[in-house]
Amino acid sequence: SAGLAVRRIGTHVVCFRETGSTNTVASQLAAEGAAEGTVVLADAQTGGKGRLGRRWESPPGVNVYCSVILRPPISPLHSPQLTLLSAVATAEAIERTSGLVPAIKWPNDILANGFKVAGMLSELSAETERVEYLVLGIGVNINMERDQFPDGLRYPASSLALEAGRTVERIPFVRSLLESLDRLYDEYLLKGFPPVRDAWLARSAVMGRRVTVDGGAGILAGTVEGIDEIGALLVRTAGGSLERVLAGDVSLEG
Ligand code: BT5
Repeated sequence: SAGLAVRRIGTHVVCFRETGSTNTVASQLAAEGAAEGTVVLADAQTGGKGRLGRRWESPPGVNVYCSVILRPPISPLHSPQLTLLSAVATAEAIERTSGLVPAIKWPNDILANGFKVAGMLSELSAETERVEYLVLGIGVNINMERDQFPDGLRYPASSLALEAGRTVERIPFVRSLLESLDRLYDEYLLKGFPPVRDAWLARSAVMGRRVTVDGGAGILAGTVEGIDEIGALLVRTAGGSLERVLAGDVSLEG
C-alpha cells in the first residue's frame, strides 16, 4: 500500500504471479475473516470468471485482474449498487490513465470507442439479512494485443492501449483504480447510493438508448429511462410499461 492515498481499499494487497481467479481467492480470504479493503491482484488467471459461468480471458503481463473485499452494512438486495460503484471507479481510472472517455454499459461493461475493455463480477457471501462480505472483481484489458482476443466473444472487445494508441502503465492504473474505489466507497458509506447513481448516469452508454435485454428467461426491448434506487435498469417498452431489470445482458440498438 506504499504511497496509496486510501482509507480502506488497498490498505492490504495480496499479489499473485498466477492464480485461478482473484475473485475465488478473495472470497476464501473474506470467509476466513480478511479485513474490508483487502485487495487481491494477479498478473495472470488460469480460470478467470465472467458472469453466469462464463470465462474471462486473462493472459499474463498485459492486463489487470483485481478483486476487492468489502463489508458494507447493507442488505443483499442493495448489492447491485456496489457493482455500479465499481464500474464508475474503473471508468474514472481509465479516463485518468489513458485519456479515453469510457462509457458504462449496464450492469458491468466498460466500453471505449464502443469496444468492451473491462468487466466486473461481484460475488456475495451466502444469503443472510445483512451482507457479510462482498467481492468486487474487476478485469481491465490494458495492453492486450489484437491477436490475444479469441474469436466469438459476446461483445466486440479491445484494450486501452489499442484504443488509445499507446501503452498504458499497469501500476499507475491500479493505483488510480484503488484511489477511486476508496473515495467512492467512502462517499457511499456517508451519503448512500445517490452520488454513485449520478456519477454512473453521467457516464452511461445506455441512458435514453434503445436496447434489448436478455434476462435469461426472455428478451425485452425498449428505451432506457434510468436506474432505480437499488441499481436495477428501468426500461420503457413499446407497449408503454416500465420494466425493472435486475440481471441480464444488454445490447445497444442502432
Ligand atoms: C464480465 O462477465 O464481464 C466479468 C468479468 C470479470 C473479470 C474479473 S478479473 C478479476 C476477477 N476475477 C475473476 O475471475 N473475474 C473477475 P460477462 O459480462 O459475463 O462477460 C464475459 C464474456 O466476455 C465472455 O463469455 C467472453 O465472450 C467475453 N470475454 C472474455 N474475456 C474477455 C476479455 N478479456 N475482454 C473482453 N471480453 C471478454
